[in-house]
Amino acid sequence: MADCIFCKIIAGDIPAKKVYEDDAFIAFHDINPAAPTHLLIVPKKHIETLADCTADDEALLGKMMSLAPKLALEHGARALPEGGMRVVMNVGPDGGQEVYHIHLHVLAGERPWRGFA
Ligand code: D5M
Repeated sequence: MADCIFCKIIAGDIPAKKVYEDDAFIAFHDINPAAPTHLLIVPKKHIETLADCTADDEALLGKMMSLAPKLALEHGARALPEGGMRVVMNVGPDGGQEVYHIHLHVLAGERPWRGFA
């Protein structure tokens, strides 16, 4: 999508602090971190919101979730039982979504941190 900032990051047209990439996903540090570790896991397929996903996207969504703890632990999250993480997807205006290309926020690190408004 020409106007999508995350599609531009996927294409390499704008820089990001990338931590992971495979055929279907890219993950990078959030530009405005709300926790000591704040990663975004982004499918390369342009889907505007979670509400636009279909049954065809179920495997993609499952993979996105399973990447979250793996990448969090590789990038600063403390292991359970002391540590853990928050995994969030904002959906639409009432969900506070700003970038209309689905992405999972992964927040971690020793508290206190501000998390999400
Ligand atoms: O969250 C969108 C998130 O995307 C927000 O936390 C900032 C982040 N963002 C926006 N542009 C960039 C770039 N260029 N690099 C890294 N992170 C970025 P939402 O769930 O849509 O509200």
